[in-house]
Amino acid sequence: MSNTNIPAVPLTLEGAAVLHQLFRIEWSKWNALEAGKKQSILDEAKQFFVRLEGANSGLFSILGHKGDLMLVHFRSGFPEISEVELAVSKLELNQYLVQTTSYVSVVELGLYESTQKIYGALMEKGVIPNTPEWATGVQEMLAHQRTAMAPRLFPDVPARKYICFYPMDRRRGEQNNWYMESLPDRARLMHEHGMVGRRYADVVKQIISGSIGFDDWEWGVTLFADDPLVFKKLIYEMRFDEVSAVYAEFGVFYFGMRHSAAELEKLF
Ligand code: 76R
Repeated sequence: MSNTNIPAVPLTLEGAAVLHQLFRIEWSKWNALEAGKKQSILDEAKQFFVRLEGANSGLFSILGHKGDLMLVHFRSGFPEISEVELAVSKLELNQYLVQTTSYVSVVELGLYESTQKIYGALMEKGVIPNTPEWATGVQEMLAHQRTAMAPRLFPDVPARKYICFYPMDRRRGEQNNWYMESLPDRARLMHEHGMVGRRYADVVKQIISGSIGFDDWEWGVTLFADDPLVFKKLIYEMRFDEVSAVYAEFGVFYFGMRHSAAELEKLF
């Protein structure tokens, strides 16, 4: 069997279901409320956000006109995401918020290096791609990685002051089409990408979530750091890296700051 029959898609591990929600505060409505009413609405919201924090959601204020608040929820699955989405909708505070956008995705680890090793090992054993035997072999070889990677697959909202979130695609242009490149070429480019990223590993926590089939872009990139300049420097440096320079298309960027539920009043 020729190598061209090796599946082109890299193996991925999926973890937490993720929802990013962006809100604008309706200031004219909010400002028209009496102080006591504002307080009771905020008290209810604060209690609710404390529970959300315990369930692995983060509250952020957004800088600029794109939104005032962002909630980021990590949950074990989409039913849990749906529950929290509904609970947010039912909150009295929500009558004074407009959800301007949202993003649905699932934490994803792309296993470019392991993919080549696993596919190679199975080919050597004479297993034919895309047969049930192949699928079983892949799953067996992935099992221990899934366990080992559990903390990265189901991360806590990192306790860093700043957040940067944006969706992105890999380019599918006439000249440069990521999805037409060979797996070894993509693995090499992603390795180089990882090497750039690794130099920032101490100062930034990156969570890549896959959104093919769930939302309008292919990935969500959520970065957390205590120093906001790290976002600018990391993303700038990556633009010179081949995989970003040639194949990255970016959506809208959102930049904000973390707040504990106890600080909710400060935002109103
Ligand atoms: O997960 C890993 O650490 C393994 C290596 C790795 C993969 C597979 C990695 C490392 N990334 C991976 C996948 Mn990444 N990443 C981005 C962006 O702004 C840009 O130019 C791109 C936005 C940033 C800032 C970033 C940071 N990465 C991906 C994917 C999926 C693509 C696919 O599977 O084809 C995307 C879209 C993407 C984009 N990446 C790292 C970082 C950082 C900081 C690291 C190193 C993390 C560490 O070693 O701790």
